[in-house]
Amino acid sequence: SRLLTVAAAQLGPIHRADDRASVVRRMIALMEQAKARGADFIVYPELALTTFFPRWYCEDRAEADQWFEAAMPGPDTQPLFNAARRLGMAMSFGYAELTPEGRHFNSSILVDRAGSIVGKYRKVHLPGHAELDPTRAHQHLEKRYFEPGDRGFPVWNFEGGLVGMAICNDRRWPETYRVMGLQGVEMVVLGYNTPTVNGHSKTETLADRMFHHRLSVQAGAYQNSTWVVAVAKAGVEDGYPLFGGTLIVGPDGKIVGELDHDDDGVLVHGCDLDATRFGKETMFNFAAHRRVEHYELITAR
Ligand code: CDT
Repeated sequence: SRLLTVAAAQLGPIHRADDRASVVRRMIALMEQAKARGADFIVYPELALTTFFPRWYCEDRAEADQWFEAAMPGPDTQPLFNAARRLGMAMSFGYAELTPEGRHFNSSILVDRAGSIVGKYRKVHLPGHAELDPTRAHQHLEKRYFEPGDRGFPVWNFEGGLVGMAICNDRRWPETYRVMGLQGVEMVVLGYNTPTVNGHSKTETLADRMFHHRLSVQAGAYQNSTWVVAVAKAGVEDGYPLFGGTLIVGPDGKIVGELDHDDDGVLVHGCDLDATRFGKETMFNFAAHRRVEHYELITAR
């Protein structure tokens, strides 16, 4: 068996006034807990360094650059990389990326135990809207502040396995997992910031939203016979509630562990990457069973 012991490191709320340095201290504390519990690889949420800022409308988009990282690592994140190297811990986390060309992405990275960035993913499925929408209980301005990712869904040789990344809304789309599944992915890591309420629905409950979260992640894992590690930023950020539900799902689609609170905390599980073989060689042996001649519409529109 090829064991990768992973820690899903949920973050509780980050308020607008919280600075990066304080968040990085919380992340390092979680990394130390993860290490003490035997983890080799720690996964943090989407936009882990700041509040979920697409809640906030900036008429001048440049004002939102305060929430973006122009360098990775930068002065505030260097201590996190130092801790990872000191503890020999691989990691993945999400952040708002400002490129040297002035482009904006909702990104995540894979960092190896030596502290080198070996992979970068840029969120493809951006939910929400680009202009202020007074009909909403809360704004979700991802389409204002980010461009869609331009790198697809690669997978990397990482920690002895094939690892890919996704970010939040991506987890609801079967194509996300299938594109990585076609590259043989063995573990998908993803972070999310998901509001507890759907501002457009009068009937959807929190239980419904948790059901859709689990359904999406479990289906993606099962149908591609891969581990999926899904990590929340949770709790109430400046009055805006985000749900928890950090979980790890096995390649048979079953949940192997789940957090039941909305605070900082780690969920640790030893994932056998060889457990992905059974599904990949039987029900989801893509080479034997897929019928691509019938799938054209999926990419044609
Ligand atoms: N961050 C993120 O992608 N959140 C979405 C909620 C979108 S509601 C406009 C999600 O799918 O969880």
